[in-house]
Amino acid sequence: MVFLVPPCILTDIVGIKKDRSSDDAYAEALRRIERAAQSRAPVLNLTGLGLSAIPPEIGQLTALTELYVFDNQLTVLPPEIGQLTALTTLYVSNNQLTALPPEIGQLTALTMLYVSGNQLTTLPASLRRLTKLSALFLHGNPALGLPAEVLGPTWQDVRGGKRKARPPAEILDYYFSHRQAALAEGTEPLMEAKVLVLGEASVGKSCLIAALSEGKRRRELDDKGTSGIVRKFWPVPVSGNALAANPKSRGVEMLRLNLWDFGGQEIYHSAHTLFLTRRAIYLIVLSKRDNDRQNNVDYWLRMAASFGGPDAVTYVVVNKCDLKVGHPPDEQALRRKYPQLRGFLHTSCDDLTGIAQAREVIVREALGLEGVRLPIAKSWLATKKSLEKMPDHTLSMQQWSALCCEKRVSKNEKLGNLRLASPKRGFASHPRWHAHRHHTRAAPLPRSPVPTCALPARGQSPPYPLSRAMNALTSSKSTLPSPLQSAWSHSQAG
Ligand SMILES: Nc1nc2c(ncn2[C@@H]2O[C@H](COP(=O)(O)OP(=O)(O)OP(=O)(O)O)[C@@H](O)[C@H]2O)c(=O)[nH]1
Ligand SMILES: [Mg+2]
Repeated sequence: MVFLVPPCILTDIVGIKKDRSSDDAYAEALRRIERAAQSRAPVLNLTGLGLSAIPPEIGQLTALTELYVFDNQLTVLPPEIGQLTALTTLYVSNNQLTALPPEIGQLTALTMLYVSGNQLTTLPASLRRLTKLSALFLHGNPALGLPAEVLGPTWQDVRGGKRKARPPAEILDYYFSHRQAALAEGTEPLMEAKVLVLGEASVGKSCLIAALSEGKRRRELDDKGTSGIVRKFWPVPVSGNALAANPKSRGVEMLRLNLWDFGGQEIYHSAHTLFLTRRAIYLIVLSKRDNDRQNNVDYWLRMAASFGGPDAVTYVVVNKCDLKVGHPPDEQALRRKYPQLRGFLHTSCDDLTGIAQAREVIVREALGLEGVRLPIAKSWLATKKSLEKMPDHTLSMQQWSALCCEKRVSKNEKLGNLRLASPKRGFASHPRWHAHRHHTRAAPLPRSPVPTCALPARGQSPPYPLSRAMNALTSSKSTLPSPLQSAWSHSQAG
C-alpha cells in the first residue's frame, strides 16, 4: 500500500527539521561562548554552524581578540558585540547581514573587518571611529553601490601577500561622501565599459574598431599602423540587455564603450600591460591569412587570462574572413586550452561581414559586466564626463578643483569622484604614474595628494620598462584622450 503525504505536511516536517538544526546551532554557539568565557580564550570560532543569531552572551568575552562567524545565516549582529573591546579581527563574511550595528564603532582595537558576501544596504557612521582599521572587506554587498576600484583587492588577493588592502578610510570617505551627494541629487547608472582590442601588428584591429563604431570599411581609412595606444569612444544605444533596434524608441539608454586600440608592434607590448584590467572585454584579433604562430595567438590569450583574470570576457576575432585563402584557427583546441574563452567572432572589415553580429555580442557582454550600471550621484557623473571631454592629457590641482566647483562637487567628494575615472572604467592611467612636483603645490585633496602628470616618482624603480611606456604615451599619435590619464593614483595595482 502506498501512503501519499500531503505537501503541506512535508513542508511542516522540513520546517521542524530546519528549526531544530538552527536551535542546535544556537546551543552549540552558546556552549562555545561559555567555554571561551571560562578559559578567557583569545579566539572564538563559530564558523559554518548554520547560525541565524549570535547569542547576546558573546558580550562577556571582553578578552577576545579574534572572532570568526563566517558562513552562517546571520541577518543581524547583536549590539553586545560592541562590548568586545579587545577584538582586533572580526570575520562575518558570507552571512545575510543587511546592516552592521552602530555599536561596532566601540571596537576601537579592530584592525581587520571582513564583511564580504552579505546583503548590506547601509554602513553605520560609527565605522569611521575605527581608526586602527587597516583592512575592510566589503566586496559582494552590491546594494552599498561601491565600485570595485574603491573596494580594492579582495581578501583572497590580499591573503596571498601580492596586493595590499585599500585603506579603509578611503573606502569610507567614498561611501559617505557619495551617499550624501546621491541622497541630495539622485543617481544615474554609470553605463560604461572597457573593450581592449589586442593582437599582432596588421591583423586589422584599428579597422575592426572603425567598422564596429562607425560602420567604416577598411578602404575608407588610412593604412598607417597604430603608435602606442588609441582610445576610441563608442556610444551605443541599448534597450534592456541588448543593442537597441531603434535608438529613438522609448526606454533606450546610452552605453559608453571605450575601445582601446593597442598598437600591435612588439615595442609597445610591455606598455600595454599597464592598461590591461579586469572586468573588461578582451578582443584578441587574428588575421585569417596568418597561422597561429604568426598571429601569436597563445601569447595574446595568455595575456588576457593573466591580466583579465576570471572577470574578463574574452573573444577571439578572426578578421579578414573575406580572404579566400588562410589558416583559420583550430577553435576547439583553443577552447580546450583556454576555458575562459567565450567564443569566436568572424569578421571582415572589407565587406563588413560579421560586424553586426560582433557588435551585438560585445554590447550584450558589456552590459553583463559587473558594475556597468552602478548608480552614481548625478554631479559626480557630470564631472567625470567633463573630464573625458577635456583636450589636455594632464590636469592640475587647480583645474580639478575648478571643475569640481563648477559641477558643485564638494571638497570631500572630489577624491571619490576621481576614483570613478579608473582605468577599469575606461580612462585614466596607471597608479604608478606620479605627480610632477610643479603641480603638487596645489592644495592636496583629502588624505592623499592627487598626482597630475606622467612622471615616475623619484627613486622609484617601476617593474616595467618605463621608457617604453612613456614613449607609447607621449608619442604624437597616441591619443589617450583623458586629461586624467595620469591623474589617477589609487586604482588597483598591476
Ligand atoms: N582583406 C582585408 N584586409 C583588412 C581587413 N582588416 C584590415 N585589413 C587591412 O590590414 C591592414 C592592417 O590593418 P590595421 O587595422 O591597421 O591593423 P592593426 O592591427 O591595427 O595594425 P597595428 O596598428 O600596426 O597593430 C590594412 O592594410 C587594412 O586595410 C579585412 O577584414 N580584410
Ligand atoms: Mg592599428
